[in-house]
Amino acid sequence: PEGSTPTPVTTVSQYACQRRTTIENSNKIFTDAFEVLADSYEFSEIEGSCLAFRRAASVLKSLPCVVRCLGDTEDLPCLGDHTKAVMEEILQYGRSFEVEKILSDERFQTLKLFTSVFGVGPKTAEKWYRRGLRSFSDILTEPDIHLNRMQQTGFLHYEDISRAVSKAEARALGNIIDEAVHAITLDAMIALTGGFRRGKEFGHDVDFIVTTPELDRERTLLPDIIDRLEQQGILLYCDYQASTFDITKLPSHRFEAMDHFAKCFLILRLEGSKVEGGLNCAEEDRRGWRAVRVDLVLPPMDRYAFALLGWTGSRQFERDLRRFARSERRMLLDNHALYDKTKMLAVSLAGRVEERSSFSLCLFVSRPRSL
Ligand code: DCP
Ligand code: MG
Repeated sequence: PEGSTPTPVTTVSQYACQRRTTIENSNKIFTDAFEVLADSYEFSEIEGSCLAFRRAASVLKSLPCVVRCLGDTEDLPCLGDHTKAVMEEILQYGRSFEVEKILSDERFQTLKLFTSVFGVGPKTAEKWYRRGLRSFSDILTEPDIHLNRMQQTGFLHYEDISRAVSKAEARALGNIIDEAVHAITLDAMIALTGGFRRGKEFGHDVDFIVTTPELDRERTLLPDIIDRLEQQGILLYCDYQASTFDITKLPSHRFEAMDHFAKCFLILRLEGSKVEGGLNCAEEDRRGWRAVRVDLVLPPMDRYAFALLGWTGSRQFERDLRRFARSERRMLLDNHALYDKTKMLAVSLAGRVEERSSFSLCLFVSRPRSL
């Protein structure tokens, strides 16, 4: 009718890479429940339902306000009958009985506990559970259990690496890596990536990308960095994976969980004196140091933009970015390259880094900060 202005329709995209998401989550009560359900389906290897709940959680995290009734979710994507039933329960009773049942389930509790150890995945956790093991002391006193070096270190530093890493600790580690790398080569570049690059206050580890303009040097630089950390006496654990990156094999048409760049998964000893405001916990402050998980990835310089984009996360953002490229742009994206299937061309993002990578990728996707 005359005089009335139409209400603007704001649609929420089904792709996380098209949703502007802040680090504040107004719908934690729902997303926490979804994450329990997703974990539970993951333990049962029901991938579809697991992904459905992770997607639903990601959608709710992008909303600026709390969902107050089921009607609020009418126009939202990725919410199926099961998700809505869980939300309805929470809206009505303040809790979900299905989620509570999972949380009190012995198998779920045990698998959650075992997979919280660095180096223990769902398969190993399940194997131990089936053998009747229920606690860490069950595992550590069972004579037939062989722990690999990663798991031994995981148990040894369990308390430290289970505790969240703060931004100040991430910054202190940045200085340590920066110093180590620049003692070896002056023209290397270091970027903080992962959750901290998205603006998170805490993380489970600290992720860095290191690259150098010197051709092929990124293939040999990492062992030198690791040696230096070792000499400094701060290397508690190192799993080094040499580069298997081969530019002639691009693009990869099948999904790969890991990229081919040289990388290492470390546990470092962080001295309290290096952290502004001290360590995160009183016990560590008394001891004077804590153990922290650190990942280093070394792409060649001309792959830097893709590596940075791929390691910034979140996992859901990365998943949807690749799906968006494939379904909406007929392009293939991974941590190595962007490939235009219609033109049979690799899209180049080589050269100047951050601004250029964000700029070029803005051509097909806006890059909001996302959790
Ligand atoms: N990543 C990936 N594939 C892997 C490992 C990581 O695509 N196999 C990407 C997505 C992650 C990012 O790298 O978001 C960093 O991995 P983390 O596991 O460190 O996750 P975050 O840094 O996002 O969170 P956290 O605070 O738990 O460290
Ligand atoms: Mg991380």
